[in-house]
Amino acid sequence: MRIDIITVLPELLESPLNHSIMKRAKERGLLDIHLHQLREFAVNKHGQVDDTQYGGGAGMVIMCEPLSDCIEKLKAERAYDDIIYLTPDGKTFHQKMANTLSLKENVMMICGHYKGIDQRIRDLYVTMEISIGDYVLSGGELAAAILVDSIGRLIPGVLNDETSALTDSHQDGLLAPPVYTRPAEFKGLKVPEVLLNGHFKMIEEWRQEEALKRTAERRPDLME
Ligand code: 6GU
Repeated sequence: MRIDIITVLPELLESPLNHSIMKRAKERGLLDIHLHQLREFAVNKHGQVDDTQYGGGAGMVIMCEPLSDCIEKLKAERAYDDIIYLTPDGKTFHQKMANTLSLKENVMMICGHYKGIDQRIRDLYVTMEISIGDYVLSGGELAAAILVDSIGRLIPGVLNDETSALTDSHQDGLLAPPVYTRPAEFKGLKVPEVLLNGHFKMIEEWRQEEALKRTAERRPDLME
């Protein structure tokens, strides 16, 4: 899968996408991420990509021409399955969207800043608008990093058996059950007996019950 990200702050994305599982995905050739500095498409030699908004009001708006030039250049090189704009007024991201996106070949992401991007870019090019939750970030970069991480780890071959995505919280609509490792007793707290007896079926049943219990307590909205 190839992901192209348009941003004025590529530095913000470099570190999160070059460690741990994302690093491995790249090394295995399963995830190909390209960062594009929007200022390379600036309207003047000062690197300007934004301007005040029509109608007045505080805050700058990212202009049409730099974004359009960058998007058109990328579109001329390959076909995109989706062009995603990261914005707090988008659809709230969830695991099902990550699953769907992980099956795509080419995805473009546009990170907004300030008051956002000119509406005409959204009308002309954007196929999907995504928010990562009901709070405001200074820009779309951290949201893009979250999307790439959650999508990337679902690509077949990225995770090993021990990190399998199938048993994650949310993957089956439930929160994950508690997990334990050595020692069997710590500060007077014991690992549940059922996990020590090696009885696979009983362990699976216990995990399912605990997942249900945890979901009902913490996220009754997921219980339907
Ligand atoms: Cl995608 N962008 C910004 N700037 N703020 C957000 C967001 C995105 N999702 C939640 N808050």
